[in-house]
Amino acid sequence: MARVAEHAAALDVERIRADFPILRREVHGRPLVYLNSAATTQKPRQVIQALVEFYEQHNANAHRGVDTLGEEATALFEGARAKLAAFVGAPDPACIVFNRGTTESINLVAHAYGRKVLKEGDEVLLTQMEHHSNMIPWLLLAQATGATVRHLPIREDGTLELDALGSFLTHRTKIFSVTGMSNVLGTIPPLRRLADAAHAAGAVLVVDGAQLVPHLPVDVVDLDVDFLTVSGHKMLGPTASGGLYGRRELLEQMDPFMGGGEMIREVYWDRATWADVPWKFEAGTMNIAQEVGLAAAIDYLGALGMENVRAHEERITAYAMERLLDAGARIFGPTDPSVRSGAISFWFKDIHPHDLATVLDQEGVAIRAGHHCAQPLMRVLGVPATARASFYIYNTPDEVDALIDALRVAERLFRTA
Ligand code: 7TS
Repeated sequence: MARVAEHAAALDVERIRADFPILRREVHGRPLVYLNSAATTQKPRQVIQALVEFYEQHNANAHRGVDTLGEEATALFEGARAKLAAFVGAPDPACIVFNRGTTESINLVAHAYGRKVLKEGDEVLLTQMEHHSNMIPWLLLAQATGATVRHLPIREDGTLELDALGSFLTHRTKIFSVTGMSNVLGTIPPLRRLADAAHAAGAVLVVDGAQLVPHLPVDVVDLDVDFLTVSGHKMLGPTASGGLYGRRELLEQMDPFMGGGEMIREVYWDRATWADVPWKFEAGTMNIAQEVGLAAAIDYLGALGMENVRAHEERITAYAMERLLDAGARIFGPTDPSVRSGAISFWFKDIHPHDLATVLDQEGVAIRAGHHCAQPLMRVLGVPATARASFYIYNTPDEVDALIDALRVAERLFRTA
């Protein structure tokens, strides 16, 4: 069995697993093997308990009352903001805008920054490995402004074609928006280098952090990024938690995104002025409980140490890739586990990924199959879909073995079909 198990990972995975009630359930009579954390992670009882405690003890609207509950809810919500700021190295909690996550954050930047700065002839640079949520907001922006969207190619090995950066990133580029970690290929681009190149060209760098922030230590000051998105549900937090880090001077220059209660300072019949950042971007009743739950998730990850999270994932990724290749799978993306994430896309024995995922589910193994919200990337790879296994802090080498056993079942089934 597991060669990596011998080097007992930096994380005490059995203890971690005991914190996740859902990992005790069965699927089709088999123990659940959850290998779809790139879609959303499971939640530890500490996060679930934070939600219960919020609703049982402190529930009120934030920033709306001077009553005790109102003040407690506000303090918890703003405390969560400070926690997320510290987690990504933001110099000030005011740099953190809360919202539902990456999709909403990129739409926010496209509307509130993009519409302000882009004119006809300007360019937005993306890459060929972006998720639709880092494509469609820019397409809509291009339609509205007459700007053009371009895509930095990827190489055969799933890394960015950095040699072409100079011809794609020009004085016309105003925004460069790139994933910090591909949800399909696992690729981790050199963000500091991209930030330096963007700034030299006079552009801002937006990083889609949906996959990055949950898996690696991140420091927005060291990386010198201008915007970074966070999807709380992919890092143990509740759905619809997370938000956007933005460089403060940029957030201050930007127009509001949505209008409504609490994002204003003064309102008249015919005009209004805006609240300070970050509240200028937080119209209406917010996802208060979710962000309080995210604070508990950040405490949980902080106690493990993000370096240890990364080390665990690198080990399990190395083991999974080795076993998948031995079993005859074709893996997409970089082959070196030290430069990629634990989201592993593959083809196995020409079995359609959807069929494969259905058979695996019968064996209790949850993976994702499909285009992973990256249809143009699938065309570059020359496949309609891939199967994808993705790993997190609670996954074990035994679960990799269960994946391989389930793939063998699928192979037998389709050989005789
Ligand atoms: N960007 C990347 C790189 C992602 O992986 C995802 C979600 C998003 C953006 C969107 O994030 P959201 O939190 O706003 O939904 N990715 C996936 C996935 O790979 N499978 O299911 C969701």
